[in-house]
Amino acid sequence: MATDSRRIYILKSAEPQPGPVVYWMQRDQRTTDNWALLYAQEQALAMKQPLMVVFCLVPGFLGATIRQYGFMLRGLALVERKLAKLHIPFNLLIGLPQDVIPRFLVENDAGMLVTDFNPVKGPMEWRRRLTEHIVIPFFEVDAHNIIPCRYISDKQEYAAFTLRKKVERLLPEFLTEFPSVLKHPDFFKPDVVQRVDWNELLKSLPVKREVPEVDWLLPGELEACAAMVQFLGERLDKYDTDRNFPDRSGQSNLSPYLHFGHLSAQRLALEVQRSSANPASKKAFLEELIVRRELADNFCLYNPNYDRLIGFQPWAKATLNKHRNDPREYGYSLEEFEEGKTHDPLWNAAQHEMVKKGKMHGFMRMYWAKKILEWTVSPEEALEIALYLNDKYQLDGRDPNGYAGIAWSIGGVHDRPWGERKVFGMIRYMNYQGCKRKFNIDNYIRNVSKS
Ligand code: FAD
Ligand code: FO1
Repeated sequence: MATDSRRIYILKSAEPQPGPVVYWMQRDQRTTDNWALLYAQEQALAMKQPLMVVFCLVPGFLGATIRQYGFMLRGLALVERKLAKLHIPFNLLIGLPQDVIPRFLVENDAGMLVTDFNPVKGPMEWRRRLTEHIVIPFFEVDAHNIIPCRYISDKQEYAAFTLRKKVERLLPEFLTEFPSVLKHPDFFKPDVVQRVDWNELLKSLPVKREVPEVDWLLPGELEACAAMVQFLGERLDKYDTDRNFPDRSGQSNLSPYLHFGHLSAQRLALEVQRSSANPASKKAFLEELIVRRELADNFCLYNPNYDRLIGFQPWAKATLNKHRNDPREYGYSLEEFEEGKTHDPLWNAAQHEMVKKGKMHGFMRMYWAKKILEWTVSPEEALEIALYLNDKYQLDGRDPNGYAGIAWSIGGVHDRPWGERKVFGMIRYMNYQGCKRKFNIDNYIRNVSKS
């Protein structure tokens, strides 16, 4: 089964040349259920060439700390081992892709370059700069979205309901099973079969180390699969009733695996569809996993200002500007937010959950971001603080879901205008009383302090 051509986007057209096919693994860091790896192998087999995988380690990527790099590198160590068994060498390069990949391609006489899809600004820039330094064909394969992001829509979608119609129409064509990666024939043994010294790398990597690694979630595609099976067996059934209650463990906890690509969303959706769990929960989960998540990629792909006020809808910019000088009842600095030292014990608990666990409950993320808008002097400062803290502490940070989630909370992206009020204008409002009516706040605060 060949990879659906609608997943493939030509980054650089050129005549294929003899030589190995190189898959630059970037966002989808797994060997199974990975359309970019499968396409690269199809091409290599068709041209009777070896297949090589390369990963570019970029220290200091968007302020990431040892918490995220540790999770990622431990996952890549497993990728290296699994690829070796498939006779597909894995190479780790350190530096910016546009600086280190061209040399790697020349050293290995590569004939074609394949990478996966990533709408985040930095990685998009890496791809663009790389096309200026290579002369071989360069393809991008969307291995992250079930329905390829560039195919499902050619513009920024206004809200979930506009994208949902397209998802419902196209899902049957794209939510299909995967072929397996084959053991690659030894057309010739590439002499570069580097063994990465992962422990040395983890020790010496020049990244910030004040945010410790987490221990409640183990990295890598095998652990991701085990976590998926555990969620399907134990928690999917009550997802529609429990997912929005921070004092219950109703979420899947799979976002770190989806963010680093250890788990394919398409695999997860297939297994949810096959599950015998309560249909309302399956529907609710697939809505989040497919419509909400793929809407976030659409937002980042078509809106380069996804993390700035100018990227929001005109009604939202107008209403936030109109209320820019409203008096703020409370005001906190980045340090006070970061240390969870506001007057609100619920907000502080959400902050502590994120700092300690590396994953804040989904419902609390909305409340958390909206209160930052309420307690800062401007929407610009609110955005800056929310993005900084989210990307520094969340294991699943630096992700389109985060940029879309923060833009929704502070800038009404993918939302509609609500009743006008101080500071928020017509941006949807949330408050402590609303949370109190919805769930047991004391239980949530107690659970966080115990974790
Ligand atoms: P589950 O409820 O089990 O959902 C399963 C999957 O569906 C998630 O992993 C995710 O891929 C997708 N999903 C669920 N809710 C959303 C949503 N609202 N938007 C997009 N996709 C969704 N998600 C991140 O991955 N990284 C972030 O940095 C991030 N920051 C956020 C910041 C704010 C202010 C808000 C409001 C939301 C943010 N989200 C982020 C989206 C959502 O909160 C998380 O994806 C979810 O809580 C992850 O936990 P889970 O996998 O256990 O979720
Ligand atoms: N992608 C890379 O290709 N190289 C990196 O060194 C790298 C570091 C990194 C650190 C934290 C993090 O959350 C993501 C990181 N990514 C890296 C990108 C990641 O794989 C995703 O592509 C993006 O965050 C978009 O979701």
